[in-house]
Amino acid sequence: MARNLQPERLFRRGGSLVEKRRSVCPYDCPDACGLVVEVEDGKAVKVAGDKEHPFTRGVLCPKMANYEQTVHSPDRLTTPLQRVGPKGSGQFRPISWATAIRIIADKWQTIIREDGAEAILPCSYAGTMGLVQRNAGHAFFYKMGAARLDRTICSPAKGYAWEAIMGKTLSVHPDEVMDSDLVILWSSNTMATNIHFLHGVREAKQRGAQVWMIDTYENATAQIADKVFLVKPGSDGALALGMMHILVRDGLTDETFIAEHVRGYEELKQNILPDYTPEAVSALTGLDTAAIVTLAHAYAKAKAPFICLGSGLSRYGNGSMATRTIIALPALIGAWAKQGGGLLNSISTGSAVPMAAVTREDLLEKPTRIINMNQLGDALNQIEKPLKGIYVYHYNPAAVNPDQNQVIKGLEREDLFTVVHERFMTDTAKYADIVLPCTSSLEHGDLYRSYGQYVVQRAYAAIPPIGESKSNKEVFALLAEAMGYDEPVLHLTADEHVDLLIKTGTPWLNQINKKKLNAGEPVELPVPDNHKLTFKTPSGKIELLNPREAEPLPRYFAPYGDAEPFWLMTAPSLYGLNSSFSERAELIKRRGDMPLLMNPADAAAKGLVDGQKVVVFNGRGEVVFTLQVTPKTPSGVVVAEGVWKLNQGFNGRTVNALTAQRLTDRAGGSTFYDTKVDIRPA
Ligand SMILES: Nc1nc2c(c(=O)[nH]1)N[C@H]1C(S)=C(S)[C@@H](COP(=O)(O)OP(=O)(O)OC[C@H]3O[C@@H](n4cnc5c(=O)[nH]c(N)nc54)[C@H](O)[C@@H]3O)O[C@H]1N2
Ligand SMILES: Nc1nc2c(c(=O)[nH]1)N[C@H]1C(S)=C(S)[C@@H](COP(=O)(O)OP(=O)(O)OC[C@H]3O[C@@H](n4cnc5c(=O)[nH]c(N)nc54)[C@H](O)[C@@H]3O)O[C@H]1N2
Ligand code: SF4
Ligand SMILES: [Mo]
Repeated sequence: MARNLQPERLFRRGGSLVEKRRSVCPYDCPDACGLVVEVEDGKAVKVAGDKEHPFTRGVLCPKMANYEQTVHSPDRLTTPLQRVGPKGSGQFRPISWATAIRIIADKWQTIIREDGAEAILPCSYAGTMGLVQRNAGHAFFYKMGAARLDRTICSPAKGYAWEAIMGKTLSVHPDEVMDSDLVILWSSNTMATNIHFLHGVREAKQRGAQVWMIDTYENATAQIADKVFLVKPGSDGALALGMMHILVRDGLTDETFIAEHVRGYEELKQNILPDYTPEAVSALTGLDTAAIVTLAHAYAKAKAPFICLGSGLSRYGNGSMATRTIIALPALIGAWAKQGGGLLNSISTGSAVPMAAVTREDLLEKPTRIINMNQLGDALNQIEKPLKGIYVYHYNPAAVNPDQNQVIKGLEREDLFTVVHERFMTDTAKYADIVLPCTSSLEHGDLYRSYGQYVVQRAYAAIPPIGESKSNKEVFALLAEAMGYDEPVLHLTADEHVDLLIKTGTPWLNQINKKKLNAGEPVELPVPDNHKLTFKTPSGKIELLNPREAEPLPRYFAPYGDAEPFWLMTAPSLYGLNSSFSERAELIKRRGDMPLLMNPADAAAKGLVDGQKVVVFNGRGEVVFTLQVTPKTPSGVVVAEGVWKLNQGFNGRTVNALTAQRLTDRAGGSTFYDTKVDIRPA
């Protein structure tokens, strides 16, 4: 078993000794909760929140409250498997690790000899956010000279937009929201996706703050909002410009702040804003003019307005420009200068860790082809220089990727050699030639940082591996040996690799107490005092005008849309995390019978009733849902929360059979929400 150096707390329960070990939630969630795991006889018997974690403070979400049931689920994969039935049938026979590694290495050597290494594509995303395990394959596939995956399925358009205006400026500390008097949750289903941020929001509320939200439907977060503004999908850029129009028109801008800290205000004011009158913006967004004026006035008059910007609105054809426009807003009223004011985007703690020592791009001899993961469907089906092998780890493309029918068509190809390293028999694993069993986060070591707060934390294995499962890092060491790759980095254990990262450090990481870090305690990176007014852009100012961009100023343009009449919101579920947690029956039950939310007037117009099965369709596919008629979604918008397993779907397809491979305006991001559908009775 891997090392465990953390201070262990021991106590007796009944006849047995229980150890408490610290760990970190590994899922793709901004909170990155600190965990305390009770271990009895090598089994995790209870998982609780770590009260000493400065941001998550001992509270867990409903998904992780019983993580031990995921870890010890009877559905965990325990041995390597070889396919014996047709692809997708899920028919396999157990094989040994030695056999599995030999089959993979032999096949890869053949592909490399016959088609070149670029016929092999590593496919990974965010099943685990631990820095070493998540990126364990990078060095290996660079060494191989394989094709490269552009990992853009989440929200790169939003990150791009932040940089276009704010450069490398740090985001606001999430706890600063406590000092705000107007919190705007903009396209963020905070109640599902970022619950620990709500701690600060609730505190602000108790001190008298107003909490408003801007979304496309009344999601779970509406419960805590004082006002809900529902906009037409993909129209937020226009709303932000409309608010700016009013700020200028009504003399509500902060001219002193602008003069000192903002570049391009005059150009924006002269060239762009005049078009965005309340009437024009009302037509684009669906909000009435009074609501737009209310938003603008309240925003300008608040002492410390705080925007929390989620990722939903960035997943459209205009997503990067729309987020860029919203990120411009605080500059006009000087919100950055106010304690409790500003805008919370993703938190970029990436520079705290020497990631180049993990990813080791220097091992790539010459640039190889790059495949955008959102277009995996097309890539798997392309005829010229076809992919011959894919290695999928901590990623479930058959369920989470847009254009599911194309992805599955590609996975069905008999001439595609597919290896999947997984904890569970996922939809993707069912199409594999070889399945390898993976450890859960409690069974391997790693180093974690967060994209929603500033804590870094090291975790050691808390229990031995389940069955014969091995971590990402261990499997790549075995594969490297079989392929004859002897670079030392490929043969480090996860714990050794974390040691190296911490020892190497960065100027930022070196400011924290490494003893505590190595002991597994949560340690917060210090945020420089004046960081909100230290604009790390080429001009040192907030760049409303960015001359390096083809569109130097924020402006509005329309999303893609499709010809069908209803926008489909592919929103997150409270009881799942993308396709993860589908092994937990009680969580699946709470999600209902694969519902599609629809407004009563729309249902009536279509002659549809609550509870009936409906076919949702467009040019890409058809998916059957159970109709749930609710006023929580406005007319013209339908909502499918969460990602489901194919066999939980009524026709073997789930929501992503409807979404498209089209990309965002910048950074090649996904456009899940930029989807339109029609509906008929099943
Ligand atoms: N419980 C749970 N937590 C999660 C996840 C999960 O699946 N479940 N996923 C994790 C991951 S990978 C991520 S990236 C984050 C995402 O966390 P969020 O940023 O909160 O989630 P998004 O999917 O980006 O969508 C947020 C909201 O945007 C709304 N929206 C869609 N289109 C528009 C629009 O045009 N305008 C406006 N104003 N709103 C719009 C959606 O309806 C949704 O309510 O959450 C993480 N946490
Ligand atoms: N319809 C719809 N589609 C979506 C979204 C949505 O909200 N709606 N969200 C999108 C977003 S924002 C994202 S980020 C993507 C996320 O897509 P993915 O990154 O694929 O995330 P998950 O669905 O959680 O699947 C991760 C898989 O990794 C496995 N795993 C966990 N830990 C490990 C490990 O240590 N090693 C290995 N080898 N495997 C491991 C888990 O068992 C799980 O099957 O989905 C996108 N797709
Ligand atoms: S999924 Fe998010 S909120 Fe839930 S325990 Fe993990 S980090 Fe915390
Ligand atoms: Mo994501």
